[in-house]
Amino acid sequence: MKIAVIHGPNLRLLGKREPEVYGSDTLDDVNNVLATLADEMAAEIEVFQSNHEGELLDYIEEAATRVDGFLINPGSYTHTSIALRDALTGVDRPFVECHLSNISSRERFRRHSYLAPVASGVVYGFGVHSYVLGLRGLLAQLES
Ligand code: CA2
Repeated sequence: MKIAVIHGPNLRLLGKREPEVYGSDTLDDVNNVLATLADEMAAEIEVFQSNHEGELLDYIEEAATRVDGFLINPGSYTHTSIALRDALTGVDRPFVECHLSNISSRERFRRHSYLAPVASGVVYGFGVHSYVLGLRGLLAQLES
């Protein structure tokens, strides 16, 4: 199984700013944890981060030709992007949405996700473990 891990806008700041909200692990730490887990589960990941909505759309369309599913933290596009939802529903691949923080316990605008209704699953509030749980869930679903 090959999974594309997508990090949305500003997530490259992880571990460098707002550690009280997002923790102290960097994006490289997250990617390393996921690569190790994928290896243990006889799977493979490729990683993409962008601050640009259009680049995320182009990547999803292109990566869908070579991956079995997507694990995505869409960042703030979660709450704004119908285009991202359309890109993910437009490719015939399952995706799991994950978030570091508990988006239900923060500002009201973070409670709504355009992606969640069409996701295979959503994990949030567990810091880096949200990605880990999301990858496990996605692989389990693909293998069943
Ligand atoms: O909790 C999450 O994972 C979020 O997707 C993070 C987004 C936020 O807009 C979502 O509502 C929830 C923000 C990503 C910005 O990443 C930063 C990381 C460290 C420091 C500053 C920003």
